[in-house]
Amino acid sequence: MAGDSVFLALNNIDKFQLWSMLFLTLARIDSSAAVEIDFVTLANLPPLVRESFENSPQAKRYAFSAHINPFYLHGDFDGDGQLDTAVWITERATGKSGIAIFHAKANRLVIVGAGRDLGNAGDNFSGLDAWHVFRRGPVQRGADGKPPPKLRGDALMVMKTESASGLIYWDGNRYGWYQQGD
Ligand SMILES: [Ca+2]
Repeated sequence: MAGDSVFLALNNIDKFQLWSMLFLTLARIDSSAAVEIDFVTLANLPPLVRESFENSPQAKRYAFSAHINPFYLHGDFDGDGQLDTAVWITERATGKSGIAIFHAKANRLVIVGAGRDLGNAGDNFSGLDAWHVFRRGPVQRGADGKPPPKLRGDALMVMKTESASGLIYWDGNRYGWYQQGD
């Protein structure tokens, strides 16, 4: 019996090593793409949001990313009364970070960053390290003195902690950027 256990243990180690090798090989093959999300983390995303993204034409160009924890947030970003979802993504070709915002009622996906310019925020959000939902309401005048936007829905406050922050908000047609602090 003891012999069997030893054999079983060795057998398991072999399997483990085999899986490790396979995993490393796959990781190497995939290294041209940006760091993609692992499947356990991805299981946290509501299936409806995931399916909408994966069935969209944009899914070929972008991949979900766990760039920031939490990697997705809910809010009524377009202000139509129904909750929407914002998810971190990367553009596969360039590795640039950004956010996919899924408007639930319209079943529409809008990309900001990840290779698409968003005003002063640029087209790559990889330098940002925190975010939260900024509920619809008055916005404080930002560091650059421009008049603050009147929000139609919830906004996303994104930031590089201890450095800069800004609001990503829906203006009725597209997402805009409003610098907060720097
Ligand atoms: Ca909405």
